[in-house]
Amino acid sequence: MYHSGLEAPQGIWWKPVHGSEKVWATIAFAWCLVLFAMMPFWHLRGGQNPSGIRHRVDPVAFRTRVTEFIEEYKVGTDNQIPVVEPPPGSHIYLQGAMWSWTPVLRLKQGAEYILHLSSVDVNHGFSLYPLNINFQVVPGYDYGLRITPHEAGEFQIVCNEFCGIGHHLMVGKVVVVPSDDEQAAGTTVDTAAAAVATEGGSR
Ligand SMILES: [Cu+2]
Repeated sequence: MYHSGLEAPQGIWWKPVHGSEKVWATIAFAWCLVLFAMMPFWHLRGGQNPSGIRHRVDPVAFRTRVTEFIEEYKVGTDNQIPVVEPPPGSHIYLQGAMWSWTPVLRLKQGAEYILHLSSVDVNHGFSLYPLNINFQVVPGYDYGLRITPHEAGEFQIVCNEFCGIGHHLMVGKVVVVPSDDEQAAGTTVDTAAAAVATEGGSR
């Protein structure tokens, strides 16, 4: 029988859903729920996406604070990038900019620091190699993290967010100086939010 859009078809004109299709729809829905649950689970369990404190910060103020930080604790240079050795327990600053991470941080094994991380131009990605720690570095926001390096050695910071022509050259460095009293393995980032507020990040 001919139907137009003006008159509804009569009776049951559709085919009922086949049993196997119902099974697949159920499996797909259950899998969606598993994937959804994995997001909060892996955030807490996985460890490579640490949650820090976010504060708004003016990129110019952040750059100024980084410059002050470098002047205060500079101990040398590495490939024209200043190397700083801040005292344990202090606030430390790392600036992402096209296309460098400044400064090189020399930290003490087993000591705690409060790391402030921001970008002064575009989005960058912080990836600590060879450890599996990743997060976005967004201009205008100070990413505060309470960190305790447990393993001595040199670690590379790789930018994992494409940020222009020099992106592949954007490699920074963290040097962890061994302390004789601690022999723990692996560097961890405390996933608890850093308790110390940064007063707008421009402290
Ligand atoms: Cu980058």
